[in-house]
Amino acid sequence: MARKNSFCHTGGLAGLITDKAKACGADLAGIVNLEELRRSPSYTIIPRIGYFGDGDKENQRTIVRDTVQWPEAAKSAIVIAIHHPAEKPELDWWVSKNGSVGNTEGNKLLIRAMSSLVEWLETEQHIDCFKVPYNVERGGVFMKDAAVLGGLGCIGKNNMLITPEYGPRVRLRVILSAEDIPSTGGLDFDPCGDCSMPCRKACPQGAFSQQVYFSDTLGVESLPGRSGVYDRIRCNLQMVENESKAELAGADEHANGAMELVQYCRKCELICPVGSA
Ligand code: B12
Ligand code: SF4
Ligand code: SF4
Repeated sequence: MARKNSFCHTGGLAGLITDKAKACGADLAGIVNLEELRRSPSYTIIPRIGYFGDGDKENQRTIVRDTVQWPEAAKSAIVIAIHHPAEKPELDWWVSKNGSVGNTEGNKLLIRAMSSLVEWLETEQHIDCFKVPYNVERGGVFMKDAAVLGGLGCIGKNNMLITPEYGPRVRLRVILSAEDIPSTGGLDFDPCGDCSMPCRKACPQGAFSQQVYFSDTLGVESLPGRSGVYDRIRCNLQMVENESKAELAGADEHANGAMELVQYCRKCELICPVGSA
């Protein structure tokens, strides 16, 4: 579908879209051009370290695969964030029922905000949108890279997106659009320089205890955890432990079986002082 809106100045369009995203319920929003996103650190290193979701967990640092292609007509990605404050832990709880995992309350907010934005983009701005899966190995987007390049924040020493407004306590969602819009990034923000790094000390699995990735083998300076110290395999051990300790949340309203709550680790996130009220 050709775009029929009246904008010829893409900076104006970017502002219009990010304002609309916030009016739809997002706390933060930005845009990244896909040409720039394709060159970002995660896309550069992933063919060398393998997708996290690749089957053979033992070889996650060595599997080599091509990165996923997006629809040819997609030119930019819109990234939105929802604040997950420490005082509302339930936004982050995963509810599973009869073995199948549902959604978090925070994800539902993200989905609602993005659906309203997409409806507006397609019906009022006549801009085609393309949904992408959450998992990157199935065609999704590395959302932290998208958020940094879209101007939402920077990658902190806890390996998470840190925003000036909410620190790392945000969750992200991305949609692709057919509009060729320049990235809205360029934020001059790095709160980690003088910080004593409580985030790294808080990790129950010691996931920041040694360097596991190196620039000379991966070809980028921006490594996981910034200096190559974030170990996704150790971190995931904690996620597996969290799943095994899922709490019974009671029977669902139709008595179709018990529901369980999974509360994944957020220690390196919640201890970060940035953006705490
Ligand atoms: C797979 C996955 C996991 C796996 C593997 C994590 C990993 N990093 O490899 C596991 C299960 C272990 C995991 C854990 C967690 N995850 Co997770 N995860 C994902 C997922 C699906 C893909 C991430 C991925 O594979 N990245 C690729 C690897 C190579 O990237 P990386 O290690 O982060 O390192 C890159 C960046 O740091 C970046 N980078 C570094 N410096 C710079 C500088 C610039 C300029 C740029 C552009 C990039 C950049 O480049 C690095 C590569 O060198 C994303 C959703 C998505 N579709 O993006 C969520 C996501 C990243 N996870 C999220 C969260 C919240 C968590 C947890 C807190 C668990 C929880 N309670 O939900 C922990 C946090 C761990 C940590 N400290 O990073 C959020 C992050 C929000 C935020 N504020 O950053 C995301 C975006 C999901 C969401 N819906 O919002 N996760
Ligand atoms: S705790 Fe300090 S070093 Fe860690 S992410 Fe936050 S600001 Fe950066
Ligand atoms: S999410 Fe938990 S296990 Fe993973 S790096 Fe952060 S503190 Fe460590």
